Amino acid sequence: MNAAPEKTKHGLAAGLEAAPENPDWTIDQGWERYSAEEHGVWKTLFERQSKLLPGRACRAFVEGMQQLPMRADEIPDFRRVSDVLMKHTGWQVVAVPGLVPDDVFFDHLANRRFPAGQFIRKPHELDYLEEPDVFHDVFGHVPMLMNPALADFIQAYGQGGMRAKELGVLDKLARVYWYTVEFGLLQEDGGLRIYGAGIASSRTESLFCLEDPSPNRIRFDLERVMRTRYRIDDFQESYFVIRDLDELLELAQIDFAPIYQRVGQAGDLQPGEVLESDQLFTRGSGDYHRARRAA
Ligand code: HBI
Ligand code: FE
Repeated sequence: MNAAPEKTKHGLAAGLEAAPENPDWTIDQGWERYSAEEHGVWKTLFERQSKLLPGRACRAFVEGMQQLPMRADEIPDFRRVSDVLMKHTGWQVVAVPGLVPDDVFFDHLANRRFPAGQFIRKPHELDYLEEPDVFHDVFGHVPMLMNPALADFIQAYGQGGMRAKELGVLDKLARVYWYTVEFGLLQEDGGLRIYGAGIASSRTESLFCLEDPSPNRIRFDLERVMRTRYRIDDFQESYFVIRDLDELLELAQIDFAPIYQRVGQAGDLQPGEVLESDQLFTRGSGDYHRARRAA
């Protein structure tokens, strides 16, 4: 099998600079054109995470995964994944070259289409990459899209995204997505579990977020989270914990407009900052990021 011609044109480096053929930035997944090596990268990642996630990922993630046509042997076919997803929560997965502009991203989510990176990381990039690839997007996000609460919440994020951009407060809304959909933890069976896709698709962060003494684990509070900056290049210094996935549904009902105003006046918080008013599950030692800064 040859690499798809789209690969070079919409590859990792091309990203946002490449002009899209379709205004919605979708491309053909070209499933038949993935190489054996590309399926092999999927398999390595899939097997690693499947060993790690039982007992660490929340039940909704594990159950969603079990019901989807996803297995270790091959990169999933978006058509087959979408068939199952559509029956459960009315979502579809569409292929995109990588990051897409905010307005395009929001429009897809508002219409219950999840844009997933078509490409897969290279064998030397297993633990870190800058753009969302098929492993992050499909292994990390799609099992949670089988859950009705999370599915509605992401749609509401898409709907709120354009509004937030017009109001000049997209950075505040994006923090809510970041600390829930991407890096969220929840309470389950007397402990903490992963539901965020950025964690579930990362071997090192799956361990760090639950087991390392360094990060703070803080009860989720909407205004607090909207004020909190985040890191895109390393583990989070703070994780925010929701009670259960239904809490996201409650969030989706709230009118954010007056909250944006209050949050703007209150000012930003640094990623590792802890407040008097925080409800802490763990007060982190901060050792990990302190060592990184010293290096
Ligand atoms: N595009 N493919 C893709 N995936 C994302 O998660 C994504 C994006 N474009 C914009 C974006 N995220 C964020 O900057 C917004 O959530 C604010
Ligand atoms: Fe993501």
